[in-house]
Amino acid sequence: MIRLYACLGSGNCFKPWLAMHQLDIPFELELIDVLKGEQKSPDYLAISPLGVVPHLVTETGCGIGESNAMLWYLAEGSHLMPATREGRAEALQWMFFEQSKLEPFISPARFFTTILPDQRAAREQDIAAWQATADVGLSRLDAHLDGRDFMLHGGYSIADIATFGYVHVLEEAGLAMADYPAVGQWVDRVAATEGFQPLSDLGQAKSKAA
Ligand SMILES: N[C@@H](CCC(=O)N[C@@H](CS)C(=O)NCC(=O)O)C(=O)O
Repeated sequence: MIRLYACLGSGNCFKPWLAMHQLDIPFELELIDVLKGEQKSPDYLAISPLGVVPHLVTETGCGIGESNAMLWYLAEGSHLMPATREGRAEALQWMFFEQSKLEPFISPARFFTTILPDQRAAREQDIAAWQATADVGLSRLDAHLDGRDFMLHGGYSIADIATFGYVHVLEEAGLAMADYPAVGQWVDRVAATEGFQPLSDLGQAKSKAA
């Protein structure tokens, strides 16, 4: 059975977890406490050389790091993988965009705003810079989603799951969803897709049966 190593509350860990729910793929979940540094323990580094979560181990024992690589692996041959060559390239474009223009800024702003709020005061300047850079990416995303149901014309796909991971919790990073109206409507559409499970449910169960 597939095994997913993840921590609570992480948008990156949420992505493969949600995809496995929506694709009805059974898996076991192992929680890693990154606040305690468990991701740097020798035991975990032997499993995940990148020393971060998420990490996914396939049924044949192959380890996959990077949440968007996991989405690619999980979605192959399914309705979540775009059907055309162009669609797959477009999906990759938005998945790289998510990792370069959104996640690196929304995630730390959220971390020091919501997850470790006692450190917020010391990081005010960093948070403001992360928010300003995230706003540039979110504005581009908002323009892209204006008049579209999902990231790609072909319908709901792994490009949506990748982008949703951190964008749907942007308010926890001190940003305002009202500033990105097309993004807000898309978030509601993604949350209404079949088999959707909220991030708050990650970790409630230690496995998912078929
Ligand atoms: N680009 C990676 C990011 C992985 C990442 O930075 N994970 C965070 C949790 S969301 C982590 O493990 N942080 C602890 C650390 O860097 O030591 C992905 O998409 O999977």
